[in-house]
Amino acid sequence: MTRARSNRILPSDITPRDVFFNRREVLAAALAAGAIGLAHAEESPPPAAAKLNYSRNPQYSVKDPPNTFEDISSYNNFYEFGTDKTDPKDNAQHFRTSPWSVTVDGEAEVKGTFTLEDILKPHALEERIYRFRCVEAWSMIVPWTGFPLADLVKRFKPTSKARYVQFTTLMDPKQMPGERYPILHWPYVEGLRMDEAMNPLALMVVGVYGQRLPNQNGAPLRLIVPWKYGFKSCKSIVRISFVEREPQTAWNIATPNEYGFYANVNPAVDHPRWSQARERRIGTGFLAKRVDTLPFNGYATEVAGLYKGMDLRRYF
Ligand SMILES: Nc1nc2c(c(=O)[nH]1)N[C@H]1C(S)=C(S)[C@@H](COP(=O)(O)O)O[C@H]1N2
Ligand SMILES: [Mo]
Repeated sequence: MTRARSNRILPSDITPRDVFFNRREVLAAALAAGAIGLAHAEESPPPAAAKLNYSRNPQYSVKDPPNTFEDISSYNNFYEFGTDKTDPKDNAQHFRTSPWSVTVDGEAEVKGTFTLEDILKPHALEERIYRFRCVEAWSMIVPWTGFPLADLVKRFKPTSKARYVQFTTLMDPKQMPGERYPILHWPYVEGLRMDEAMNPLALMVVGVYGQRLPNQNGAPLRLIVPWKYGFKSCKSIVRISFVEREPQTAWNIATPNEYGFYANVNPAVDHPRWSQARERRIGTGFLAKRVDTLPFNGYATEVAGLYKGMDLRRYF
């Protein structure tokens, strides 16, 4: 994503990643995490991520060859950790994702604050290889590990007033240096209409390639909505709210003429700054041909019915 125009920022507002972190903080975090070798603390790779138990779900997987773990974990949008594609990987290594809790509130019978373990306990994990399309006109094929959002929603028994669900990312400027700058209105928020949230494709994700999510991909819990542009897929979620009215979303607050609430992948409706007709598959090389973008990112059979009768130019 490019910076929101309405919050135009001076180059001096985005501090180079070297000064994002107070060196002492980085060292303290590295030591706490048990990293050895002080001199290399900042460069040390993360410990091998915990393996997850999961089964493959071919029904909900595309046949395209997945991107490499390297592609998926080193070319990221996670503005809380900086605006360059490599910033999240560079700046999120010491992000603490345990303990983690998620608050559920609003129009639901079951509410409260739950540990991540309680949130995950009843759900069997599956791997689904999804197409992932960013509004910046690049795409990847990703083997996510997760469980249907619908199954999570059902546990909280939303009331008849719950027409939308909103997701909120952690607000912690100490750990998330981007939140110290007015890049977006923090914390990052996103939302879905209830019937979108209940669609079996909408996935709560805890891993990629069968390992716990790298921090830069939104650990420990994120959303993936494969028929929508990537920005709908809220990372590092700490709150799930059931609401009556269409909730605000981070990119819509920033630049409403560029980012709507729906954000369905639509090759027929261009973003003011990027054509959405084609996309560049990350990892296929600089000279690789662009491929045509598909309506609903290739998931039209499953989701087009959700938008019957809606003008998708108006509700972009
Ligand atoms: N909290 C939060 N969630 C976010 C973002 C962000 O900046 N902050 N970026 C979004 C955008 S624009 C994209 S394309 C995807 C990128 O996910 P990935 O890095 O796992 O590919 O995350 C989305 N979720
Ligand atoms: Mo994106």
